[in-house]
Amino acid sequence: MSQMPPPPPPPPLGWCLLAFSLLLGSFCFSLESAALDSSATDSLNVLLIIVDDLRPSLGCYGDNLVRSPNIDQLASHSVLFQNAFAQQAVCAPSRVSFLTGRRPDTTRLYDFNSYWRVHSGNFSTIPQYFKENGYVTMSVGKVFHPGISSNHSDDSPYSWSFPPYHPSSEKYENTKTCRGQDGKLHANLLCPVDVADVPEGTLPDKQSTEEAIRLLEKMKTSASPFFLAVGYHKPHIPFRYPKEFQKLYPLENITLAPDPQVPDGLPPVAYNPWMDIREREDVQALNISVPYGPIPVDFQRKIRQSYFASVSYLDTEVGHLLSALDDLHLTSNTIIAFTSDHGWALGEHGEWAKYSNFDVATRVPLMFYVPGKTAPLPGAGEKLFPYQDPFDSTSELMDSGMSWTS
Ligand SMILES: [Ca+2]
Repeated sequence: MSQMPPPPPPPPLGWCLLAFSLLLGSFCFSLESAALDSSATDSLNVLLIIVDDLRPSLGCYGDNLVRSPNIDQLASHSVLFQNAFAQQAVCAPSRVSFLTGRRPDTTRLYDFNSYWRVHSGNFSTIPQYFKENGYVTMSVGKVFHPGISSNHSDDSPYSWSFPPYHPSSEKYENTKTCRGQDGKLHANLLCPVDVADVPEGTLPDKQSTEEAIRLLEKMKTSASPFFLAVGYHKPHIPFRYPKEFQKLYPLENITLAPDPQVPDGLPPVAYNPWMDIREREDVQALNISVPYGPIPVDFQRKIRQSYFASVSYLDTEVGHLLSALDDLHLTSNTIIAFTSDHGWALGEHGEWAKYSNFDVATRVPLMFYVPGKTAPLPGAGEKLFPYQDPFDSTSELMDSGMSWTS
């Protein structure tokens, strides 16, 4: 008697961000079907928030140190994925992958140097699909990776109804705007700033929030539903953030990575020597050996402090954006998707970078809020996303919402 074959293995964990595309696609399909039954104005809007280099160092993922009350609040009203992984821990291949719903071995983009429509296939993107189905599609900040990987146009005009917005202060990110201990300005990795003191008196993510809110106000009275993608830059290096956020993380509270050693027998191909942080003036001054380092312990604490402070700064920008969505009474008819393009190693395995295949570099936060599905519709005058102040130590921890571990 022949035996039944064993059941197929579960899908690999890296499958999850492709599921992201499929989920948004299925929402879109449902919306399209709904639109056939009623007027287009009944279709749900979509707000897609993409963060740059954010690993799940967030309260809603069980991190007890990081203060992220606004993202936690979103998670409490969302389906929260516990095992979501980027297809590749590099910006452009990851973004092109989940925005087209195709793996890098299909888009044939593993770096930054080609445009999929001419290099591999004329694949549609998620925003393009919404645009072709009656949505006004808008891009703010870093959604596609800039450069040839999105044809120097963020894939316009295919993906967007009008030209994407980029914050004007982005051009200062890698310039000498960080006040060093010598009182002079440097291009540092660690860059807490007095916002009033930097060029233009603002930071890119602040400008992106302002532009996104301006677009939401404009779309509130639009006859068409909208798809708004907002791409935040922090906590991508350099850690250039308002200096007050450093106070949330006293150095004496900062622990080191639990496994800070380069693993014995690690093949060199599995390791990245974090050259992009070595280029910064404050890291150069440490004269760290290539390729393995290590970084002095006190500087390791400072890197972790600045990463977490950047996450809390990002969290306040997300808070202002979602609070505005509430104020405009758009919470009851807008799906919110939140994710990151990949993670970042904070000293684990001796790494201070993305690029590797360790889970700290590939795992990402992923959550979906769907009005009336993942949380009850807000009542009259009720706000689902009131702004949460991370400096208010009395603010209660949010419950973490529904979790999916698949
Ligand atoms: Ca990135």
